[in-house]
Amino acid sequence: ITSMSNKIVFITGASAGIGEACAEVFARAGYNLLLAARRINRLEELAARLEEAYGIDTHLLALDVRNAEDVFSSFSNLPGSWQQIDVLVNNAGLSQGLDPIHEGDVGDWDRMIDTNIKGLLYVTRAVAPIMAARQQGHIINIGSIAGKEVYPNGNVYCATKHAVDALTKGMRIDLLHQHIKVTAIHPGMVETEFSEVRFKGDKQRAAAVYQNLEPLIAADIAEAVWFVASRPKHVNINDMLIMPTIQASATLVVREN
Ligand code: NDP
Ligand code: 8X3
Repeated sequence: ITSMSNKIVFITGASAGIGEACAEVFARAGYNLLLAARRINRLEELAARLEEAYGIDTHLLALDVRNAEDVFSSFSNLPGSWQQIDVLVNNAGLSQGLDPIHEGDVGDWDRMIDTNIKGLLYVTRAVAPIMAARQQGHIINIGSIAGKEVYPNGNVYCATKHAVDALTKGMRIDLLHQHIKVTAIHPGMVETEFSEVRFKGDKQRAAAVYQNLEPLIAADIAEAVWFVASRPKHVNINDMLIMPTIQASATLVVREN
C-alpha cells in the first residue's frame, strides 16, 4: 500500500464491522479519517489506536445518518479542511428482523429504509456538492448480495439494497460530469455485528448464522474498498460482488467447508 498523506476518507458506520476495517486500511495507506457512527466511544477508541499506529489525523462525528438535519449540520459545521472529502464510503446500514412480509414489523421496515436508503442519500447530498466544486472524489456505496438477489424473509432489507444498487447507477450518471467516481461493492455473508443487530442482540441466533461455515471477514471487504479507491484516475470499478467461497447465492446454498 502506498502512502497518500493529506487525503481524507469519510466512512459512515465506522464503529464496527466493515466500516471499522475500512478505517484501518485507509489509515495504513496514510489517509486522514473522518469517521461517523452513533457509538462515539467506539470511534474514539478506534481513532486513538489508528492515530498512534499510523500517525494520521482523525475527526469524529457522533451521528445518526437517519437524521437529515444532523447530517447536514454536522457536515457543514466541520472545519473547512475536513469537508474536502476524497473518498466517501457509504457503509452505515443494518438489517432488522427476518420475517415474512405479512408478519413484518413496521418499525423494522422504517429503520432499514431510513438508514440504508435515506441515510445514504443524506450523507451523499451533504458531501457530493463539495466534491463537485473540486471536480474530484469517489463515492463507494456498500450494497449487498441482497441488492442483487432476494432471499426468503429478506424482503425489505433486500429492497433497500436493491435501492442502493439503483442509486449507485444513478449517482454515477449524474456525477459523471463532476468528475466523481461512483462504485458499489456488494458483499455476501460477512461475520460482523450484522446478524446480532438483525436479531436484536440475540447472540446465539446470530452465531448460528455462521456456524460450520467460513464467511467473509470485514477485512476482506475493506481490502476491496481500498483496491477500488486506489485505481488510477482513468479507471473506475463500477460494481463488485464478493462472496465467501462457500456461498453460491443469497439463499444460502452452501456447503460445509
Ligand atoms: P455492523 O453491524 O458490524 O456495523 C454496522 C455499522 O453501521 C456500525 O458501525 C453502526 O454504528 C453503523 N450504523 C448503523 N445504523 C446507523 C445509523 N443510523 N447512523 C450511523 N451509523 C449507523 O455490520 P456490517 O459491518 O456488516 O455492515 C456494514 C454495511 O455492510 C451495512 O450497510 C450492511 O448492510 C452491509 N453488508 C453487510 C453484510 C454482512 O453479511 N455483514 C453483507 C452485505 C452487506 P452505530 O451502531 O455505532 O451507529
Ligand atoms: C447482508 C448479507 O445475505 O444477509 O447484506 O443479505 S445477507
